[in-house]
Amino acid sequence: MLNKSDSGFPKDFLWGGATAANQCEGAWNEGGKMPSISDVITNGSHKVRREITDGIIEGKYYPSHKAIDHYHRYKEDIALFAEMGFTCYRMSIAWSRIFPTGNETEPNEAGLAHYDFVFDECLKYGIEPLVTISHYEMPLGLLDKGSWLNREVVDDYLRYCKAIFNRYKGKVKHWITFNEINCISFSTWKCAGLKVTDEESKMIAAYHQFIASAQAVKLGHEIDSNNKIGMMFGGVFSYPNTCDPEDVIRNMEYMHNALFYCDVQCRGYYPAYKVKELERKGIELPILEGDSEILLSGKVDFISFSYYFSLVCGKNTPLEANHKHAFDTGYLNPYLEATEWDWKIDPIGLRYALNLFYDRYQIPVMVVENGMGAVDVLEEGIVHDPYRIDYFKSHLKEVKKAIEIDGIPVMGYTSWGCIDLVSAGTGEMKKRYGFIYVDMDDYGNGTLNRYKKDSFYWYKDVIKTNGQEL
Ligand code: BGP
Repeated sequence: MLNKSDSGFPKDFLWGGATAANQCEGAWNEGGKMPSISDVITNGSHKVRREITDGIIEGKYYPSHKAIDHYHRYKEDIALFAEMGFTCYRMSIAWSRIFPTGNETEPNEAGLAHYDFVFDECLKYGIEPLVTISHYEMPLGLLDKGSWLNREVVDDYLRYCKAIFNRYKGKVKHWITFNEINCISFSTWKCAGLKVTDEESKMIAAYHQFIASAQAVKLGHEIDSNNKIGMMFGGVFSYPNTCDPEDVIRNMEYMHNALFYCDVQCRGYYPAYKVKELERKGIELPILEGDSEILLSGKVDFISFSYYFSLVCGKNTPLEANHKHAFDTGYLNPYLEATEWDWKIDPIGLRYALNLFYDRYQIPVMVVENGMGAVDVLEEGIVHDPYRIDYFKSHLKEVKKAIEIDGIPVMGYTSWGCIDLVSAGTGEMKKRYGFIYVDMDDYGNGTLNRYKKDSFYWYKDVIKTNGQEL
């Protein structure tokens, strides 16, 4: 049962924010780190590999391999998180700091030590780290052997997991095996280091990630029975365009395409609809003896997800549509406003999503990314961002309803990009999510100084009152 407080949120609700190493750390070649796939991305989703240079990319993108220099400024950043009252900081470990090429047999001590400092800094303020083991990155060295198409990479990943589970035992309790695992269906390069985009390759890479994740869950529990290890879903939620049964059934099929990733990780086996689809497509998975037991024995402890918008699907939405294509199918939701990047703002959809997951899996749920990408203006050291406050307020009210009215065990809420960082989708600095402004533009101009936005003070109050004041 929930440990309820008067505010509607449980007393031990995890309040905080989220970042990813590849979008905030920079220092791509320090402390023994070698390049990861995200360091050589041209911008956002591009599949073309680029050279690492100091300059900006394609005339305007400030490079993520430099990012906001969180690697050196983590103390200042964590102090600001603490000032807001964070009880949780979702961050990721850069795999290539621990195993620089991915192939080493022993971990890199400098990399391990760096995260010891970061976790100690968090714990000093009572901030619990929630760690994404692989957030849109893997060592570039693993590409040469086929990345996730090669089963050997499962062992490389597990060697990495073993090193960090052992090293941070007692410091980190909450883990996520892969960021937005379902996004492999459209971001093959970022999610799986794949240069190809055919369906069979995606399914093979996903299969290996499922095996890796399940074994990581088991290993994590063996190393520390206090570990809670979860999966993460990239928030693709859609409504049928009309009550025409054909729209409704297409929407169901579309959602199956995404939810299958959760089904496997939460239930421990492939759902029948996916088995049938793979048969129809003639795709054979590289199943080894004992794999079904692995999947079954490595079910996750919780499900977490990102939530930014909702979509609309109908009978004309192609089945293979992913969320980026779904934007282009011509279906619009006339009831919703959109952000500057045309992401439809749908707070009620967040309550819907929380219910969907809990109904389906009956395990604790956590919102680990939510927020509004917007262009902010810094004037005399101040940023007024009422639009962001409105966005958060409306979404958190729905989280509260999911807890109070629907009885969902929501573990916590970490807003995305609690400090401005480089956008994963567009490669821009100007698409900002933070409570903290970072002085850097898309052209590489800026001091990297940090400034508190109005939303900083607002979120601080929310946390102080445990969500009473929304
Ligand atoms: C999620 C990713 C994050 C983050 C966020 C916002 O899909 O997990 O890494 O970047 O989306 O997206 P964007 O940066 O494209 O605005």
